[in-house]
Amino acid sequence: MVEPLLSSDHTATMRLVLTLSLAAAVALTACASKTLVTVPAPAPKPAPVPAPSASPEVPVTESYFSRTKSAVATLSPSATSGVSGLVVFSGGGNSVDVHVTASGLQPGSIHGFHVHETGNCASADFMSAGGHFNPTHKPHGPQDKPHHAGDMPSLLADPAGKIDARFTLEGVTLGGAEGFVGRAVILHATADDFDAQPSGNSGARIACGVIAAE
Ligand SMILES: [Cu+2]
Ligand SMILES: [Zn+2]
Repeated sequence: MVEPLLSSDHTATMRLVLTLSLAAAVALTACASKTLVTVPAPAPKPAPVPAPSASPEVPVTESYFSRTKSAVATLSPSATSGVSGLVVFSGGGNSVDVHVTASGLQPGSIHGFHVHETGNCASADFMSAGGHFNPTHKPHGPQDKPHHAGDMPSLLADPAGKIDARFTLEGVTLGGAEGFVGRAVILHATADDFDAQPSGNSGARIACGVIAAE
């Protein structure tokens, strides 16, 4: 509507300017009231959320657990075995060194020894520890053939009925979802034949311990 501005009629021009000014004022008022009606007041800022309580230097992640370098399990006897001991695990990579000491065994006896999948020694027969730890779904076997991650060498008691044995397990780890920590070690009444499935036919569970990171 610029046409009237070209008119030489001063009055008409002034009327137009006035009209436009009024229109602008009305528009501004409408806009202002619309703003007041529809835009809510800004919400108060929420209080800052406190940081998680875990220390920031120790993130609780898979990679943190997989760096676990040592762990221990105290072997407690079943109701009738009288066998007790200690298992110390060490190794932060893809192998684990194991040191087993135990006492209360028959002199010269041989005993199957495994990591079982569930860290629970609560039941009297230690069946609460479940089967052999086997995250890679292998058959039961000796170290030089396909075997459960939880399969370990059988242990020989000395003439005093004690065990003091050290060995290294390859391809296993202490931490992480496929690690030993949080599982159980079981000492059995008889030797492991490293053949019978699924557990080597090594008899009753005579001592049990839950593996805990140190
Ligand atoms: Cu076992
Ligand atoms: Zn096994």
